[in-house]
Amino acid sequence: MDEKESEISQTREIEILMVGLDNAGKTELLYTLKNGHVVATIPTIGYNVETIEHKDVKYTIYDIGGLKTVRVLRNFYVENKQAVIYVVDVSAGERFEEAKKDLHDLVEENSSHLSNAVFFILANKIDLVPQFDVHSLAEHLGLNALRQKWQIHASSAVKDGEKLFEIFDILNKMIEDNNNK
Ligand SMILES: Nc1nc2c(ncn2[C@@H]2O[C@H](COP(=O)(O)OP(=O)(O)O)[C@@H](O)[C@H]2O)c(=O)[nH]1
Ligand SMILES: [Mg+2]
Repeated sequence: MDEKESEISQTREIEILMVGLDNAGKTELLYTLKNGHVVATIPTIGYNVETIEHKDVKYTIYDIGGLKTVRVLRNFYVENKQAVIYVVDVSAGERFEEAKKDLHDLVEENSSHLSNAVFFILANKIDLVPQFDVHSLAEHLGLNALRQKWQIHASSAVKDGEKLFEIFDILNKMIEDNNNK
C-alpha cells in the first residue's frame, strides 16, 4: 500500500448481489467465505445475507434464491449494489443457455439500477471439470453483449477455502476502478 492509499484507508462498505440458477453453488460460496468451511446447503427460499470483512472492506452479500418461483424476488434487491456476482455451475453445460437468458433478463429488467454495477462471473464447481475453459463460458453467456464491465473467474466453493478471498481482492479492485472512471 503506498502513502496516498494508506491516508485514505478506512473501512468501506460494498453491497453485492449474488445470483445464478438454482444449484450453481451460491449458498455454498457464501458460507465457505463466511465460515471457512463447507456446510450442508438447502435450495434457498428467499435469500441469505451475510457480512464478510476482508482487508478493511465490509462486503454485504445478498444470496438470492435461484429457484424459478423466487427468481422474480431478486429484482427488489438490485438497488445500491455495486457488483453482481453471477454464479454458474460449469459441470452443468446443458444449463448454460438457461443461465445466459437468466443473466440477460436480470440486466434488462434492472437496466437503470445496474447500469453502473460491475459483473463478476464465477465459473463455479471447477473442481468437477478442471480442464474447463472459462473463456468458452464467457461466449456461451454472451458476456460481450453487456454494456457493464465484467470479468470471469473459476472457483470451487468446496475446494478453494481461503483462496476464495483472492477473488474479493480482484472484485474490490474492479469496483474501485469503476468508481474512479
Ligand atoms: N463439487 C462442487 N460442488 C459444489 C460447489 N459449489 C456448490 N456445490 C454443491 O452443489 C450443490 C448446490 O449448491 P448450493 O450452494 O445449494 O447452490 P445454490 O442453489 O446456488 O445456492 C450443493 O450440493 C453444493 O454442495 C463446488 O464448487 N464444487
Ligand atoms: Mg442457495
